Amino acid sequence: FSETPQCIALIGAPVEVGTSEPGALMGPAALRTAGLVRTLRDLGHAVEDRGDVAPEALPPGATGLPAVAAWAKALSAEVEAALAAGTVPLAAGGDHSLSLGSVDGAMRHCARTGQPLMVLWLDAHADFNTPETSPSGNVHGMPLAALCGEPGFSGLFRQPAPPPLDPRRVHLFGLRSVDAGERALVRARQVGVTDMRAIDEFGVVAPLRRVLEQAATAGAHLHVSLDIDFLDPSVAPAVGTAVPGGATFREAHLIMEMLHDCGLVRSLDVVELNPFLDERGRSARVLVELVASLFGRRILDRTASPLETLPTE
Ligand code: Z70
Ligand code: MN
Ligand code: MN
Ligand code: MN
Repeated sequence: FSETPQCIALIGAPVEVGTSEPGALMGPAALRTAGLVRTLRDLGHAVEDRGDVAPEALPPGATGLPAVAAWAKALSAEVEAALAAGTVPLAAGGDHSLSLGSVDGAMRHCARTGQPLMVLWLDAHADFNTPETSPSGNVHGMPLAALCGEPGFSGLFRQPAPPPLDPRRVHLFGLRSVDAGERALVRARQVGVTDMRAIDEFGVVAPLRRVLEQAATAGAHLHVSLDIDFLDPSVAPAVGTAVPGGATFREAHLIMEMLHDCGLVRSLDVVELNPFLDERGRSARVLVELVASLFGRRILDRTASPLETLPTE
């Protein structure tokens, strides 16, 4: 598997209606400028840049759930089609509300193939608010709750909708900012969690191995959703609200290498890059580096499995 070239479909989703901080709509352009397509091609992959999705019938000035729904439906169709064609969809955002579309597309694909879907959510936040619990009303803090079938979201998905995502097949990784209402929901729904406390105690390897073992055992389609604020803001400053205490570049890099080596990642989101707040393209370049590692860039050839405890060399 590892060294097999893949077909990657880059799908831009310049959505920022899920946030109150403007700028994320420039994310796809910044990732392209930082060399995303060229970098993946240099690794030997076939990359088709499908341009940016366009939401259908989005009234100008539309906000909140109706606006997010228009983007999500368009992106869902693109992602589902990319998966059906045997390509790996890479959704470039855009704020995290776009995952309503990308994960919905993956859910539909998996409903058809019978493969279980698992979601690895690399993020400072749980994104498990509902319109009831949300302190901000920003939809980018809600996508997982909607995908997992919590009430309060109607009209978000194409109809007929697949059964909701099983929250026990969602794993939050890097969590360090949770609102009271979503904390209760995350617990009640038994969402998997590796918070920063766990990472400080055990590092990223042991907790991630557990998640990947679960995915491998289930024969899962693994969807990875990378929110830039998973990283410490000193590594990636292009974020609206900086949450200190995030992952280092080396931790994130190792996670990407392990994700590549596990061979289970079938779809990917890269979200919440706000180029307006970046420092000379630094955050965009960091994200491109991480995506490159997820798609097989390595320092030297290495044959050890990510599930082995000790290196064999
Ligand atoms: C908070 C909310 C959020 C960023 C996600 C924050 C959500 N939990 N913020 N990503 N940057 O408003 O729901
Ligand atoms: Mn498939
Ligand atoms: Mn997020
Ligand atoms: Mn976040």
